[in-house]
Amino acid sequence: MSDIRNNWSKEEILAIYNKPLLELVFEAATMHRKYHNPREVQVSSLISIKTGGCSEDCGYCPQSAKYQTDVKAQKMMGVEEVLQQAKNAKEGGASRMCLGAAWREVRDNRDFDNVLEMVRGINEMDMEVCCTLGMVTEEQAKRLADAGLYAYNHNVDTSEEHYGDVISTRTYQDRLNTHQHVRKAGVSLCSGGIIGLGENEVDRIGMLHTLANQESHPESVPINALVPVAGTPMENQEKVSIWEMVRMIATARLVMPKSVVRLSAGRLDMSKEGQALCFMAGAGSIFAGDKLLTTPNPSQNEDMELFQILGLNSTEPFSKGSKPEIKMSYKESSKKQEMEAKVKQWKEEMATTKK
Ligand code: SAM
Ligand code: DTB
Ligand code: SF4
Repeated sequence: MSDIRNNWSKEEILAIYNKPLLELVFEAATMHRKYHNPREVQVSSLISIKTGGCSEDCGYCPQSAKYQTDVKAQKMMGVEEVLQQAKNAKEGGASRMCLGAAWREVRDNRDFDNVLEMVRGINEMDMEVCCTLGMVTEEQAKRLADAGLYAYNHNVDTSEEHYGDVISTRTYQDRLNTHQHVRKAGVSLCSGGIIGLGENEVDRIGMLHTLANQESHPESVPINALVPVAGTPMENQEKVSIWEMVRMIATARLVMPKSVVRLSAGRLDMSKEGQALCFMAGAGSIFAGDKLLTTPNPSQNEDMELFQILGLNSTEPFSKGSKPEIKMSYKESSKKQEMEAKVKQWKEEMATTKK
């Protein structure tokens, strides 16, 4: 049977997840070596370009305006400041820059025009640019692609069954629709989820089942451990154990062999040994920098030390796909088409009046 499948049953995935741990890690490590360089880990850096004040009610999120947390709503960052941070991240070894906004969805306004400028600028620095801005339409995804976007992050977060216990302001299907729009624009898809949201084992399998049975697997699959934040409905959730994280990463690795599985939020609570086991189990990427979007993350020095101990190197940009060409923005190109059509019509009209 081929390694790359999209007809997984939940029973098959559950059986993988529940294998004896060391056997599971061994199988995942073997699969990892077949499709990836085990000495390389992709380093992504995150910038929260618009923090807080979000209209959604995602139960884990400190940026929702519905919960009283320490995160205060801020105005959107300027293009120059974002580009400067991207430059610093590149100098620190990051190959991908992920821009996050506390939005339900993208709106066609000045803020979006500024995001397009940020995307263009980071692409020109020869970095992979990823955005996570909430839901996008096909046209918005196309405009991002034309500005040089490499990837779009939009997580399913959990299983379809558990989803309603975590978020009520948009549906699971809304999320899958955004995936379609991203795909149609030819942008690489980054989608995964969170463990520790009060879900059971079957929900974890359900989440992987959704991702692994997509027509094409997401190219990146972030696995986040909940960072419980005071003031959110999830503040008292029990911390996820490292063994559960290893199982999730190994299972994701085995059911989506070509995808880059990202050991995402929650690393601050993990030992170096625990993280090493996650890399062994097939994690091929991390978020680096002392802050995720609003919560703390291990420092650059700690990560450098970890890479040194384990003999890992950070992946070069565009090692899994070519650099997107910057095109005229979708609006501009559709305007150009309109203009060309008009000119053609005028020419035809002039030709008929001459006759
Ligand atoms: N607002 C956009 C959206 O929700 O699509 C983009 C930003 S949102 C913060 C990106 C992802 O971060 C969420 O889908 C969720 O998976 C993850 N996330 C948010 N808060 C988290 C937390 N406290 N612990 C772990 N992951 C979290
Ligand atoms: C993802 O899956 N994890 C990142 C990224 N995509 C955008 C975000 C983690 C956020 C953790 C909570 C915070 O720092 O606000
Ligand atoms: Fe808003 Fe995204 Fe946080 Fe949900 S996860 S509340 S959409 S910022």
